[in-house]
Amino acid sequence: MISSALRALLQRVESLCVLTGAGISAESGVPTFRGAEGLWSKFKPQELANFEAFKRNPELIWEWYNYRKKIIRETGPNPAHYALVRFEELVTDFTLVTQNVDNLHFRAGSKKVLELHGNIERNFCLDCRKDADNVDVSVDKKLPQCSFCGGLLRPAVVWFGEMLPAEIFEQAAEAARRCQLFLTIGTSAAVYPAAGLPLMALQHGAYVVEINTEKTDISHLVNEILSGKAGEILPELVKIIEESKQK
Ligand code: BJW
Ligand code: ZN
Repeated sequence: MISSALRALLQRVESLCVLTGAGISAESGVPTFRGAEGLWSKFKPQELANFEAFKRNPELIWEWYNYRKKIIRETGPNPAHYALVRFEELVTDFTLVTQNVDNLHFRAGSKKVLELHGNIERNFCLDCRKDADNVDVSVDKKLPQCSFCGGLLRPAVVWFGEMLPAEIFEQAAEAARRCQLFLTIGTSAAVYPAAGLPLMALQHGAYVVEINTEKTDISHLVNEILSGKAGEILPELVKIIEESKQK
């Protein structure tokens, strides 16, 4: 149920910031990390998403990423991703921040996406740090090597204990601080510093709305909860903005 306060705000919104998490891609068939259906009920996140695990067993980590890349490449964006493309077209100051590495916002057509945790389609060399994109390995093959120096490649994603790209995070934080409306979509809000963005927006006076199928760690703090699937709720929000522009 969209409140009248949110409806009125959407009709005049000029500054909107959105944070997305794995839940926005769930309707595309990409497994989330946490929860009953989460990828990590099988794979144990803490054991895989860190550099120590990669050093210990790079074959296993590469297998995990290649498995996920296959799922992502075989699917595509869903109505929630496309709704955010419309937001970018309709709202003057729009910022899309994502924790996802799945590239689906770009594939939907979003032009500017602040990727806090990197992108699964990119890799870099541990030795010379050069980029090396679109490399696949499988467990029975050798590990992917840098074509410049022969070093071991790793996925260009941010693991636990690693810094987020500072400039990108700062742009996201600025957008959270200046927006009128902040939407936190399909994220359990359990991983920091990303989960701090809606809180930052609240502190700076934004109206914060959570769109999720379940309660999260920050549900009790937000101004409004839209409970349900992102792919069903976001097109409704787009419609309200579109109708206000036609008047
Ligand atoms: C739907 C839906 C539908 C389903 N519609 N909704 C204590 C306090 C604070 C911080 C820390 C702490 N101890 C350690 C830290 C730091 C740590 C952290 O936050 N840990 C917490 C677990 C406590 N953070 C870090 O280490 C970060 N770096 C950092 O802090 O640097 C500074 C530093 C440096 C050195 C030393 C110490 C600090 C880095 C975090 C990197 C996170 N990386 C990952 C992996 C990325 C690569 C990959 O994809 O493999 O990012 S972890 C994983 O979690 C991934 C995600 O982006 C991230 C967030 O998950 P997300 O998106 O929220 O997904 P889910 O699955 O959790 O939730 C899905 C939601 O969707 C659910 O709520 C569903 O209900 C919902 N849903 N279907 C709408 N249809
Ligand atoms: Zn190299």
